[in-house]
Amino acid sequence: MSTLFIRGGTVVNADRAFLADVITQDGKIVEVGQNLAAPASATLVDAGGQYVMPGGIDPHTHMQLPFMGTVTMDDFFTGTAAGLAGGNTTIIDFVIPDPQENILDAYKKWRGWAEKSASDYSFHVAITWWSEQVRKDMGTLVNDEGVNSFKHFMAYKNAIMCDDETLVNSFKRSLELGAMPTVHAENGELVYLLQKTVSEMGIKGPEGHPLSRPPMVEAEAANRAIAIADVLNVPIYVVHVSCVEAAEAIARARARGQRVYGEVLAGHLVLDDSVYRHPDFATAAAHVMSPPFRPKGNSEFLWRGLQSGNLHTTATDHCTFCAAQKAAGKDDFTKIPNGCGGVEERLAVIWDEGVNTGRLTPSEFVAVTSANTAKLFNIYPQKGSVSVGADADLVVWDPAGSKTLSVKTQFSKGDFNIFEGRTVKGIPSHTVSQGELV
Ligand code: URQ
Ligand code: ZN
Ligand code: ZN
Repeated sequence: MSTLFIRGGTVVNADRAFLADVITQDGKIVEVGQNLAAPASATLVDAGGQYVMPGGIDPHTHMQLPFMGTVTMDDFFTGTAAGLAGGNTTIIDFVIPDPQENILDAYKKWRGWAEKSASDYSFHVAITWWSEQVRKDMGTLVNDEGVNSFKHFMAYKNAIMCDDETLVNSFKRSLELGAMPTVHAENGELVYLLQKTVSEMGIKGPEGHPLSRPPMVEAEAANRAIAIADVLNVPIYVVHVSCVEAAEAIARARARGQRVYGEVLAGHLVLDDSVYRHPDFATAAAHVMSPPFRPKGNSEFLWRGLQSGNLHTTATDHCTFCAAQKAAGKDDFTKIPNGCGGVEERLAVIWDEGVNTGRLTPSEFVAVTSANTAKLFNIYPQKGSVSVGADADLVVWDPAGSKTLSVKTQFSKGDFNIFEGRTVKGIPSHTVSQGELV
C-alpha cells in the first residue's frame, strides 16, 4: 500500500477548514498538520491553492439493479469508477429482495455483485415484505453483517411496494436493532390510479410521468412515514425529497423535536419538470425517474432546506438506463424504466450551484456531500472526515478548475447525462481511494 504526502492544501471538514498537510499510509490517514516532513518513499501530491476534503459519500445508488424488466447500465465497477472520477469514494447501494425472497439470500447475492467495485461501498437493505423470518434475518444483518439501515418503498405497487403492516413492523424492528429506517415516500396506490387516469386521457408520452406523481403524492407518503415513526419513536430518513410539500413535512416534524432526516438528489437541486416536455422522446424519457423533477421553485426550497439543516444529505439515485431500455415505454410512459445517472457529477454540481453561489460554505459542502451521510449511517469518523485514523478516502479539489459535463466524457456506461452542457467551476484534481491515488 502507498504512502501519500498531500502538501500545502486547505483541509475542509464539516466543522472547520484549516491549512494543513496530510500524510496517508496503508489506506489510513496517519498525520494532519502544518509543515510536515515528507516521509521517505512518499508519493507527493501538491495541493497548493486547493481543498483537501473527505471523499464524497453517495447514500443512494443502484448499480446493476434488476428493475422494470431490465438491468441498469452501470455495474458495481463502472458505477464506482464513475464516482471516483468525480471525487466520490463511497457509495451506499441497495439490496432489494423480491417479495417472499429470503433477505439474507438477497444480501449475499448483492454482496457478490459488489465484489468488482472500484471503491468502498455499503448497503441499505430493502424490506419489501414481512414475516417472522424477515424479522429474525434483520437481526442477523445488523448484528453479524453491520447493516445500519433498512429501506422501504411506499411506491411501485405490484412490485416492491410495502404496505403499512410492513412499514410498522419493520420500523419497530429497526428501533430494536438501532438501525435507521428509510423510505421512498410516494403513495403507490395513488400513482397506480393516476397512471391509469392519465393514460385514459390519451397521454402516453413521458409528459405523463410527472402528471401521475404530483407533489401531494409524495407529501402524503412522507407525512405517513413520519407519523408512523413518531408513534413508534424511531428516527426516519426520507430519501430523494423532491418538493416543497415533502420538505415542509420534514421541517414541521423536526420543529416538534422529531428525529427526521432528509436527502436531496443533485438532479432535483438543479433541474425542473420542463425536461418532460422536450419534443424528443429519448431526451424526455432519459429524465424519467421518481419522484419526478418538479416545477421551478421547488429546487430553491430544497437548497434552503440544506442551508437550514432541515435536509441533511445529497445523493444521486444513480440508476442508469440507455435509450433502448427507456424505449420500452415508447407508447406507454408507465413502462419507461425509472432512473437517471449522476454519481460522477454530484460533487461538482453541488459545489458550483452551492458554494460558488454562496448558498453553502466549503464546510457545509462537506457536511451535505459526505459527513452527514457518514454520521446518519454510522460510519463516521471512519468516513466523512480528514482526521488521523480515518480511511484515506479523499478528494483534492481545485476551485479554479473548470469542466463542461457531458455524456462524451463521462465514465458512466449510461448514454445520457442529465447535466449535459453544464460548465462547472471547481473540480477534483486528485481522488484518493483506499489509500491509493486513483
Ligand atoms: O425509486 C428508486 O429510487 C429506484 C427504483 C431508482 N429509480 C428512480 O426512479 N428513482
Ligand atoms: Zn426511490
Ligand atoms: Zn433509488
